[in-house]
Amino acid sequence: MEKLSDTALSAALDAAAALGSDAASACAAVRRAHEFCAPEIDAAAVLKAAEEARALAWTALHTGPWAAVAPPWRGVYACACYYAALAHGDDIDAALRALDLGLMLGDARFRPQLLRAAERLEARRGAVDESATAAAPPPPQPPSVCRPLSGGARVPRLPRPSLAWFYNECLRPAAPAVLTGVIDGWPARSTRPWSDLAYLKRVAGHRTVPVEVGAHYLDDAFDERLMTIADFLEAHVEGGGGAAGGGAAGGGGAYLAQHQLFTQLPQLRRDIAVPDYCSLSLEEDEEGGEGDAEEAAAAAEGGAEAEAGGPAKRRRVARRGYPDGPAINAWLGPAGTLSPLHHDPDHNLLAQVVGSKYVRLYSPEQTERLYPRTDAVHRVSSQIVDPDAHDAARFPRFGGAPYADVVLNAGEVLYIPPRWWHFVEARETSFSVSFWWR
Ligand SMILES: O=C(O)CCC(=O)C(=O)O
Repeated sequence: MEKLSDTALSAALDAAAALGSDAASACAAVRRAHEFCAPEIDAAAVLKAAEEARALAWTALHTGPWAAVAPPWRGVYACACYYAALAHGDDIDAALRALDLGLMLGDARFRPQLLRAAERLEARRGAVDESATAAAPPPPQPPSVCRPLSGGARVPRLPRPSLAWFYNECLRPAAPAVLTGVIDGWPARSTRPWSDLAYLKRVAGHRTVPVEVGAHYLDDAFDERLMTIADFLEAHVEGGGGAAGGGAAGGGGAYLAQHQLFTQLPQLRRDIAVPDYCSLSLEEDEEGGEGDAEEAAAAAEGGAEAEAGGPAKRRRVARRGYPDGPAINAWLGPAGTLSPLHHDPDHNLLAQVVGSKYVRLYSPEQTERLYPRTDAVHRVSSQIVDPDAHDAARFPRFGGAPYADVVLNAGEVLYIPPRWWHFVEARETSFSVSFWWR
């Protein structure tokens, strides 16, 4: 690992130093860490200074709501994590932990440096055996959380629809659908199977991730903890860990949820691929009119030519709001993890890699019957966490709201249109990947 450039460092620290005396002390500590790296690295001094800055920044990042934290603190935190990692030298796991924290909580502008450093450390850690475990992964068990389909409308299942078809039948009319055959070729479903928890532990077990602890994110006892993937799998996933074992439904679940794991861990990112459907957008419709939208779908269908920048319009299907492609989130947990009824603003393809999930969907037209919460932070969530366990006297309009429900099986992908309300419960150990785009 090399020192950060003087320019990068100044850009981060100059903005932070004016925030007050703690920030000035943190910036001074980062500068000391930077200086102790040359001409010879004094690892003990770098670590001491980096940890001093990290502790001050950590306190600032955890004081008050996240949105109210002055952004320059995140730059200080990223730099402090970088130097802590650098000072850890041969203690590679400790160095990676510092980098993971920097990636999760630090300023995204330092992401390239942190990721490059993590990649080098992973290489030094030595090649991992990426093949599936010699003993075949355990065969799928019957689901331990069996919420039956409850008479909602059917969600159609479409075997690998064409892009034009998806555009016309799903995206444009905002119609949910289960797409089958779309992720069969992912290594995560074949040669590097995520159903093999030993594989996940081998390639990523030592990396630190945020885990939601509690029945669900609206639960009073909800907390977020940082732990390694191996610790998470061993404590909360292996052996069922879920509803039956005090998991989400039992009030004590744990969920690695809505985390951009694949930006952090390229070794898992290569096990999946962004579905082509994510290149389609309605925003072009609004700008270019009907004809253009159809051309866009046809162009996206054009594949290689479009990719090569030919006459096709694929590039015009710009992903405004997600300039680097869709936001890809990981959702990993035991049976019983539960995402309360809520909606999101963008298109969503929820790919079910391991296990199955029960999903209930309500169209945006039903919003008034779903009793959205009124507090600013959770306005996108309903006051009704679980549609099968609501208080009919308190929420009298809810009972009549029409819905669709589906069991999303391993290997299937669910299209959830923007602002559609969804409630999701894992029926067994589950690993899903969501793609959000505009
Ligand atoms: O799988 C889940 O638990 C929730 C997924 C979800 O809410 C989403 O992808 O937007």
